Amino acid sequence: MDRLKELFKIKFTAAAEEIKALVKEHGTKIIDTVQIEQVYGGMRGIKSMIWETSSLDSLEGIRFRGYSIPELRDKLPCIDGATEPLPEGLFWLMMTGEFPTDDEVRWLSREWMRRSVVPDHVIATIDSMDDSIHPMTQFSIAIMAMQCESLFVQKYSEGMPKSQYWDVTYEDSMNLISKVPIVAAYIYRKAFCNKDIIRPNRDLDWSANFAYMMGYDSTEFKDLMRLYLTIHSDHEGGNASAHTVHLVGSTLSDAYLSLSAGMNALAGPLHGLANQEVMDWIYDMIRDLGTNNPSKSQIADYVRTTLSQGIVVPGYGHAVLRVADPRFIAQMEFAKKHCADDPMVKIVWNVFEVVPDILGSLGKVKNPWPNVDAHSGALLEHFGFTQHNFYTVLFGVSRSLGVLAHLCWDRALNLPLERPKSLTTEEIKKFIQNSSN
Ligand code: CMX
Repeated sequence: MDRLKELFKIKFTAAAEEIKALVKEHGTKIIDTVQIEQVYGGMRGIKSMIWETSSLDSLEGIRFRGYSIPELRDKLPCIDGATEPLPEGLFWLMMTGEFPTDDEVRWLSREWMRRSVVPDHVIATIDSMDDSIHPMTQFSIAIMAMQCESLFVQKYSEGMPKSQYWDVTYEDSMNLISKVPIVAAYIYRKAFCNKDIIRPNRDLDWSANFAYMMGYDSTEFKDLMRLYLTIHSDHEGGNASAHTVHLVGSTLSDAYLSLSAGMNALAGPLHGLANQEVMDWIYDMIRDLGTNNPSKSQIADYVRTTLSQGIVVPGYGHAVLRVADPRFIAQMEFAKKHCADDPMVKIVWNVFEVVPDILGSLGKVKNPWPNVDAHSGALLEHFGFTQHNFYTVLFGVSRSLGVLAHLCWDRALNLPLERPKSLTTEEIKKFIQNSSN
């Protein structure tokens, strides 16, 4: 058994005992009450699932196993010339709650490289898809096509006992994480680079190799990928992509089916597709205003026009956060260091200066501040990565780390089939009537 798997087993065995005792002693205590507006309002704020790898505070932002993004950038191993931490380290932290050593991070890079063989039929499946099919759709289909490799499915059909679910889910997750960058890079090169495929470079870490396979070989871009793939990985369990993986996984669908489902959730414009929408919106603004260098007052007018058309301002707002997203700030800091004079970066910063006041003045937007998607496209464009409809695939590659780490925990803790209770409006009306009598 490898060291990560062994450590994960030690951690979840102890956690499972602790949870069992906690539920036995305190299981009937009321932790929250649900309001009718929450029932109608997309279940906002209802505490109803366990997510061990990260937690989200509306004012502080995301914490991974208790550590904020600035703390992670300080504490996670940043090795072999990288100036940003490797997401391998974050995956280890999410799995075990412990920071890995530099050597453990190197081991994980090598381990994922070792497992990263994509079956021929998956490549043929991607080849068969027309380039007009959105890259996120191709990505999701490619993940589904790999499902025939699931060890969980194989062992389940052989009568595997529940106690072994975690083991094969770990193997499936490690295999999948190793392959998603290969598949994503293949889709990218096929769609945008005349199918001029770049083979993996076995000496590189997970992010650097992904950048390399897409055709971006500069030291700075590799660091951008390390940062990007770290900060997009996990955002507690309630967001649509994480929750989807958790929900689908709760039926004992394997890691492949669960991840593919999560990618379909990520592909929505209110979620991960917002990173594509942000850049498309900025380009529409540039075109409509007839200038590459819009002033703040021109941007403000354009924002008001967008809102008057009943369209949301992409990259702004959040279902939980009530401050500027720390993932936005981390990208802003990267931009200040590497490309402060970039014209697109400057537009993003000017948008940041005008949008919150305008959204705030509407009186209904709960969070007028930028989210993670407001900045990522400008950074990618700075390095010549201009294909906006691929941006959500990058988000998806990163998100695979968090959701698959948690799927391992789901199986290890033997979490049950998820099945919340729905109500009809008739039932709600009866409840209101009875409670007012
Ligand atoms: N522009 C215009 N209106 C917005 C808005 C924005 N950026 N953000 C919220 N609103 C509106 C909502 O549409 C809603 O309007 P109605 O009452 O008329 O339906 C109202 O403000 C209240 O919404 P909220 O409670 O503040 O926000 P929600 O929790 O319902 O939605 C989110 C959150 C992210 C979907 C929303 O802020 C939004 O649509 N943002 C733009 C899309 C975006 O950037 N999504 C990416 C989020 C991060 C990610 O998942 O990647």
